[in-house]
Amino acid sequence: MEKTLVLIKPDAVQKHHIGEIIRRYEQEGFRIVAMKLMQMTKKVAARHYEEHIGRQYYDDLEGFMTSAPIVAMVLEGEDAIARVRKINGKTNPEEADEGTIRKLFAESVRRNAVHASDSTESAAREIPIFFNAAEMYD
Ligand code: FUP
Repeated sequence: MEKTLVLIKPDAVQKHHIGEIIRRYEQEGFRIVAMKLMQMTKKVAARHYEEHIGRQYYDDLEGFMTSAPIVAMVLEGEDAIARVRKINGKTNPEEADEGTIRKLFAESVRRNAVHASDSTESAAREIPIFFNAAEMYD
């Protein structure tokens, strides 16, 4: 069993897609083991997107991610990291496969509806940014 961090980003929260997105993950067989509605601070955004600091798009990314509430959750399941990335689709919605969450709901590379950890190392680094042990359920 693997755990992965998923964020429903401000664009999807503001367009009332939380329910549809969570339903998709549950239908695909994942278990929600942690979840909260929260607004990212610049500090949390910098920790979460530390490898993007200094890129030309970072300020816009930070501004967007801190602009309104997000839903943070930890999903658990077999091969969860790769499978959730597949369900989410490519970063750029124009390149995302039909039926993926980003194809359905993303507006652009920045306003792209969801985040999911891209490796076991990323998941291990990202999950504690959002949840402590007492907030995770088995
Ligand atoms: P992903 O792993 O699919 O979330 O994508 P990346 O790690 O490549 O990028 C993380 C986030 O940076 C994207 F979700 C949106 C933002 N980004 C931009 O805003 N512009 C870019 O050119 C690339 C990424």
